[in-house]
Amino acid sequence: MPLLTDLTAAVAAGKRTDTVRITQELIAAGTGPGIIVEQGLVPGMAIVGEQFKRNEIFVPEMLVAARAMKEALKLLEPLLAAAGIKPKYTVIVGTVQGDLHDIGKNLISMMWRGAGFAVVDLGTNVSPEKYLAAALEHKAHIVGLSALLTTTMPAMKETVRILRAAGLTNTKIMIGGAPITQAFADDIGADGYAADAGTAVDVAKKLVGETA
Ligand code: B1M
Repeated sequence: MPLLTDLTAAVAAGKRTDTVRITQELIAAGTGPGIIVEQGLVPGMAIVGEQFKRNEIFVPEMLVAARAMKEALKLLEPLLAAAGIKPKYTVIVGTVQGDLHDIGKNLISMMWRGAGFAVVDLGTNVSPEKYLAAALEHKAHIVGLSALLTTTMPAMKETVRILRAAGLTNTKIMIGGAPITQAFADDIGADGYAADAGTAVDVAKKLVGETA
């Protein structure tokens, strides 16, 4: 029987066929789906996130690893649902109004899923009202805003204003994207900022109180 560490290594290396095969073998051997996710897949994506932060790998490698994880999750999701295992935290994510760039936002979403968050992806060109409606509907722990254009940074500011005005006390707001900085995040009153997908996982965990 393969080990959970074999699964971790397969995900980290982006080996989709091996990831799926090892997941199937672990399921057949009676390993719980929650254990497979928590102790096999998630550590693999954590390795990838760290390598990305250190510039040891780049976006394509990260996407390949995330896709391998996604394939394994397809096998595990029905088992997780049957076992009543639900992710603890929900994140709403989208690219702000006027902005159609979604590669970074998709990457962040995959990394968050890889870290065990439930992710509701609103897509691109998302209005402040749509973020707010989704945050209320899903009782979001985090609303994540992505922007790639300097011209859509005001839409980010407006979205934060509308979310704040709605008084969402248990929802943190996190922002990112190529033109975004910590100074801008502070200026518009966001709770968190991340420069890349690896850091986005650390920041999200911190915002929900999972890490110090
Ligand atoms: Co656009 N584009 N684009 N583009 N495009 C840029 C952003 C640009 C810098 C290119 C340039 O001129 N050098 C420039 C913006 C200039 C500026 O605002 N200062 C630009 C422009 C001008 C435009 C158009 C206006 C061009 C035109 O039509 N005249 C137009 C705008 C359309 C619109 O949005 N309304 C446009 C269109 C497009 C395409 C459709 C062709 C395509 C997008 C395809 C798609 O996304 N599906 C495109 C692309 C691909 C780019 C570049 C080349 C690459 C962006 C990308 O995907 N990077 C980009 C130039 C560049 O960045 N080199 C450019 C890879 C991605 C993984 O990185 O998104 O930064 P990124 O995400 C990172 C971090 O930023 C962070 O983590 C990610 C992973 O590390 N991050 C977060 C992102 N979101 C986060 C959220 C978080 C936390 C971290 O928390 C919630």
